[in-house]
Amino acid sequence: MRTVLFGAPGVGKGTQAVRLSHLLKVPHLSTGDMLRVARAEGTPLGIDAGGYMDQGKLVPDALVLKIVEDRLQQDDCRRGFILDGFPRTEHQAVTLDEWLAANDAPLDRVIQIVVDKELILQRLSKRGRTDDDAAVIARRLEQYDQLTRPLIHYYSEHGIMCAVDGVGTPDEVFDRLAALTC
Ligand code: B4P
Repeated sequence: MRTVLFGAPGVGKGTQAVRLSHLLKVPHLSTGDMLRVARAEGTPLGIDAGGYMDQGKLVPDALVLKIVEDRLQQDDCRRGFILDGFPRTEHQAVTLDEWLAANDAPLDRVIQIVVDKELILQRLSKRGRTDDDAAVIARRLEQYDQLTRPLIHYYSEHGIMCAVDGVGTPDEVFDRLAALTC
């Protein structure tokens, strides 16, 4: 199964993607994690990306597409995957569709996790990652509204969009996701 977990920063994509990956026995591909690893390793891509992440901006498409393309070509993705935090722009979404169409293996579903902004702010302020500072969170939410939210329309038109309520304990949200995916 090829699944995208979609939603604003802090809705629980990363939290739930790890669990779903165990349930469905497919790899969890988080672009946020990949970028943080590249940064920690001090690669040119990681250093470049880090500057954007610290400001709450999306990392340029060319950098993100490069790491995702490399990862999708690995053998463990043949049986499917859970994409977490990708795609985040229309260009990323269209490029992903082109790659998958070339292998005759299109996305099966895009699941939006829905949480209101007030709760997102509470969750992220508790997490304490370097990009969880209040001003940076505000910029990340703004970038989501401008660049990522329009993908709901894109995937709805493709007939593969659905949504789950992300309010509740991680176990409660996971049960809702599992009911949709199994
Ligand atoms: P990400 O790493 O994807 O950051 P995120 O959206 O905040 O993560 P996520 O939404 O998965 O966190 P979660 O809710 O699980 O991206 C970081 C940055 O990388 C971006 O700002 C951007 O600069 C760059 N980037 C990544 N992908 C990119 C792309 N495709 N294109 C361009 N740039 C890209 O967790 C949030 C908190 O909530 C946690 O503390 C968690 O414990 C808590 N939580 C989760 N579920 C909960 C629940 N049910 N109840 C209570 N707390 C909960």
